[in-house]
Amino acid sequence: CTFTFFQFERTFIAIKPDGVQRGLISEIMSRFERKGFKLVAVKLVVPSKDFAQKHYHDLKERPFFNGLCDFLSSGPVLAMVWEGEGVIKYGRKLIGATDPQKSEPGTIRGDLAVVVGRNIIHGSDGPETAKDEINLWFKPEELVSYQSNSEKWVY
Ligand code: RTP
Repeated sequence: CTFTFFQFERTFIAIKPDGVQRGLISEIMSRFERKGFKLVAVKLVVPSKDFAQKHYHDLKERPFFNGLCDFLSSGPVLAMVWEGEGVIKYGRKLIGATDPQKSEPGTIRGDLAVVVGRNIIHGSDGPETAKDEINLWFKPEELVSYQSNSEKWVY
């Protein structure tokens, strides 16, 4: 059987300092992995406040912007890029609603978080944001293109 290499879409996912401190890295990564999505980049970083402001630039008029940027830069963040068919939209579904009180059980925030200011994870909300966020957090050479053995059983 022939399997032609085709690159699916990619999204930027970050486990915020609360998720890292609570020991939820493997729990969260395994949900993306078991679904059938493919990890193509990962690193643990403490973003500067300036970097956090760049990441959240769309929210700069919001009252919580400063506190949010302080929080994102307060400790290690696990930055990741995941690849797969529909991963941008479905990644948001795995994550759940912004406010964990409104996230369905079964979602990451629904199962693992309680308040909006400590909602443990970030995921790009569309193709443009995904592209911008991947470019902000990763250099091109940090993204690994490879064919995983399981792919022909996922697609
Ligand atoms: P994210 O960007 O982190 O994936 O979250 P989101 O798209 O679900 O939500 P967004 O509206 O972009 O907000 C970004 C993050 O800001 C914090 N937030 N705090 N009322 C508040 O205090 C408030 N509202 C939002 C959350 O951490 C949210 O994830």
